[in-house]
This record gives sequence, structure tokens and C-alpha cells, in this order.
Amino acid sequence: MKKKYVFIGIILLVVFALAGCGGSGGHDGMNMDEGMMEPLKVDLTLNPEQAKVGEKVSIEVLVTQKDQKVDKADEVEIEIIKDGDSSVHEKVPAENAGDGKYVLEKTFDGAGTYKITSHVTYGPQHTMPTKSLTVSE
Ligand SMILES: [Cu+2]
Repeated sequence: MKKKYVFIGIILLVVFALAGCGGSGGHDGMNMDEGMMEPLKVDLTLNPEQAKVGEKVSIEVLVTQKDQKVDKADEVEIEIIKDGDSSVHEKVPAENAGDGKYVLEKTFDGAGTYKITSHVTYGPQHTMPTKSLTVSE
């Protein structure tokens, strides 16, 4: 019985390690003076929410912490994966537009469903909401 739980524990550890999407550079220094205890809030907005092939989509990420805009997040990256097509997979940094907003403009050249995940790192915190986008011909 006990062995089984240890095994499950190991699997959970592996899953968490993968979910943390580590690897890309460490965080140097945790700015304890910036109220890091407050949870990071990330709002991901797609504009428009349904797109056509060749149409520009604005992927906007609003980062706040305790109702305050976070305009110096350490890293905001947008990951785009196409459903059912593993060849379409990219991760691009979003541009800091100020006021807690980070934006990536993207044109999709294939119809389908895309999973859009914004990876936001601020100090020790990492939040990564996902939305799906349907692109039609
Ligand atoms: Cu992430």
C-alpha cells in the first residue's frame, strides 16, 4: 500500500515540475519589498475572440497584484499551440505596453483551434491562464 503512495507522489512531483515550465533563465533576486505575498492576477484577452485567417488578433495580458497594475513583470510570454497539429507551437515574448498591459499581435495563417497561454513571471510567482481561439477560413 505504502509503495503505491510514494509512486503517486513521484508522479505528482514530475507533473508540477513540468507545469512550472522552468528552464528559461532563472529569477535573479526576489524583490521582497514589492509585496510579493499578494497573489498575481493575470487577465488574458483575445481581440477579437474569434478570428479569420489572415486577420490580426491582439493578444492582451493584463497583470495586476492587489488591484495595482504590474508594469514590470519579469517575463510575459505567449505560447501558441494549434490543436491537433504539433508542428504549430511557438512561444513569443509579449511587448510591454505600460499600465500593466502586455500585448502580442498575431496573424494566423491556418484555420483551426489554437490554445493561447500567457506565461507571466513576476518575482517568485508564475501564472499562466489559457484561452482558446477559433480561426476560420
Ligand atoms: Cu508558464
